Amino acid sequence: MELKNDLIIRAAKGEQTERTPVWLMRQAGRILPEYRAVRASLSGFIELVKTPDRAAEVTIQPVDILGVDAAIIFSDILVIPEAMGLPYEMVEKKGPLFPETVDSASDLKKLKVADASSDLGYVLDAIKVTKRELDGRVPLIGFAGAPWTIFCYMIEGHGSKTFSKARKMLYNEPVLADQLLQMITDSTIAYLKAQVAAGADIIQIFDSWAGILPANLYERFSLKYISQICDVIEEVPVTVFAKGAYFARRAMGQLNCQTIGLDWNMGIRESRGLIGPEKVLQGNLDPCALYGSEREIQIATQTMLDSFGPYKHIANLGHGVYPDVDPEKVKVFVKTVKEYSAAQR
Ligand code: 1CP
Repeated sequence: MELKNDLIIRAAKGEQTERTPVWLMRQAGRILPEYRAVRASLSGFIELVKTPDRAAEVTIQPVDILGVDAAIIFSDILVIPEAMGLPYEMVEKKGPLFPETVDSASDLKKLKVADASSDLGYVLDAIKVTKRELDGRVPLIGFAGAPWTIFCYMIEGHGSKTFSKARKMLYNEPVLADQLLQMITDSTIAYLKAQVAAGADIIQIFDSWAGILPANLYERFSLKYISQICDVIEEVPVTVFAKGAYFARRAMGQLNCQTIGLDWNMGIRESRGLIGPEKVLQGNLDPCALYGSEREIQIATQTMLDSFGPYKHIANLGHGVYPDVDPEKVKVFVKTVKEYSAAQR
């Protein structure tokens, strides 16, 4: 189907666009009362993710309400461990919990490489419904967690500030770690290819826990696997967002992907210098800037746009939007990107 607004796709391909495209990480859910209403009508997050019609509905809400230039499929990065045989629960107000974790080679034997159509068909169905209902208004972003970030949850079993159990395995059992990371990578490749076949127009890989590794281990246990994924997703543009991986920016410039996401700590001009002129950059307003006044948000957004320059930029925050941000403030951010960037051309 012909896209009516394909700005983000053209920008990701490095083309000069009439204005800068904009979307927000974690734009679906969280901040919208309309999302909470849908969520309240179901038993919980996992039921929502597994009900394609409702997942499609909350995927499209931010397009209608916030005016963003892309939708991102409503799901979670943790569907991959579940598809490999390690189910998760979503504990209200606390986050994900894996009743079982991977500790040993015998735990690993119980897992398999996920089969996208039989184990993750509900996400693929949600993508198909979303594409039909979007009717070409904006592109749809598919996504997955980076193997390292998924590994963190499978070893640790829940969120953590340090993921020290997961990091410990890299030192104590590197062979086991590589085996699990390769299984996650193979599952993720099959899953992302199936997302593209179902209709995803662009793919983002979230390495949310990149920043807890030292640079040498990051190259060895994370970038290596991200790079395998980038090498085989050839059909659509790929974005790699590695939060906190300031030490790996030069290496990320070498990945076989189109766009690199920057977090809000990464200097924009410095990042461009390290990553090189070819890649498109995405980001990177501090999510907390959206707690400011309307005028403050406009100024911060304009300053950010000036630093990135008019082309090879997709505007976003430097991480997901925080749950208690006023949607009206998000609209100010989106509107400012649209109007200011158009005026700079
Ligand atoms: O009940 C609820 O509403 C649960 C809250 C929630 C939601 C709405 C979770 C739990 N996940 C999601 C959806 C989600 N997760 C999306 C789609 C919606 C959107 O983009 O708006 C996406 C892209 C994710 C990705 C995700 N999940 C990441 C990577 C991005 C990031 O923020 O760094 C991570 C790390 C997760 C794990 C996860 N899922 C949910 C929580 C609370 C967490 C973080 C757990 C932790 O603290 O470690």
